[in-house]
Amino acid sequence: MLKTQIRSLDKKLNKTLDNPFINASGCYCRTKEDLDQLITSSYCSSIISKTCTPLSRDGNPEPRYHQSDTLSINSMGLPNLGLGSYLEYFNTCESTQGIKIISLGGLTLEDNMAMFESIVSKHYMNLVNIDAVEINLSCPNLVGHGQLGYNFNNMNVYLLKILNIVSRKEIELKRRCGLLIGLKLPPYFDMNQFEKVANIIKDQLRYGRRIDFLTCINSIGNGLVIDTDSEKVVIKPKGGFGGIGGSVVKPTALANVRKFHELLGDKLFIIGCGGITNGEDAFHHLLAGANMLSIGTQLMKEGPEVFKRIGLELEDIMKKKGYKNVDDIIGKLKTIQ
Ligand code: RRO
Repeated sequence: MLKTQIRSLDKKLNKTLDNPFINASGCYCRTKEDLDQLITSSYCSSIISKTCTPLSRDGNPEPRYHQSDTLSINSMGLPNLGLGSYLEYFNTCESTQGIKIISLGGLTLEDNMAMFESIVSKHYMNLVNIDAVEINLSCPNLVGHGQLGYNFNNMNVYLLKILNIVSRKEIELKRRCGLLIGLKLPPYFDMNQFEKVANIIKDQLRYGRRIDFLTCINSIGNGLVIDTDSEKVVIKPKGGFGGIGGSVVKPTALANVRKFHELLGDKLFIIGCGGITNGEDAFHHLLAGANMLSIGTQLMKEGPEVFKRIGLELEDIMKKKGYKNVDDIIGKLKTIQ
């Protein structure tokens, strides 16, 4: 009942997933033990790594993550094992279900180009066992590095340089690259921003560059959570400022999924991320236009069993409403005439 079909525009990938669920990058996916848990004990069809840099990083000082009933705040600062470790991990991973994604977030364009080039070359030599690369344009926690997803001029140039790596390889080797390419976007709040970003993406597609999916949204950057008793912030880095996730971000996430589904839904698929805590939230994301459902804060709270619970709750809603397939729900949100 939860099976869903994921397609790339060029039909290079046309895969039936057992269910639409995936972990949010950053949650349960930094260490090999985290990833093992996701692979062996969960009901998510697909898996994404922690956003990675060329070499491993410790990230920001602790405490750097805090959660309450309705939200999470983090300033992890990109702690990760380094690209090589995640590629190696996926190479030893036998699961063929779903899609395996590496999330890339180098601190410079050069780092990202080098990582991307290395993945694409290895992919052509059958040396990697991943289906997709997600380029993270929206980490809110790196001091001195603004989010590229908010810098529309630089985003254009950045995408051109990265995506050209694939285009050039395809021409050189006269073979399409089977890797899916996705962008993790920050939350946008203004209609004008949605249009601008959609136009940047359409421009890339018009020139034959590949973008197969968007992940909407990353955490809402630079929120502040205060503890009443201690009169203190709850995380150490950046004076307590951090990315906000959890239930409170759901309306923003739904709006971003909806708008990008309207503007680009015929060209790429969307991973909805933000505030999915139960079957109803999952149902709402699907209605808004999400093809896959990414769970972060709630995964941190419950562990990998969360996917089974939310999956069963979603199935219940579908039965009550007479939906036989997830794909029948996607994008079917009605407006008031
Ligand atoms: O590691 C982080 O601080 C982090 C990243 Br890369 C991201 O994309 N989103 C987020 O909330 N935290």
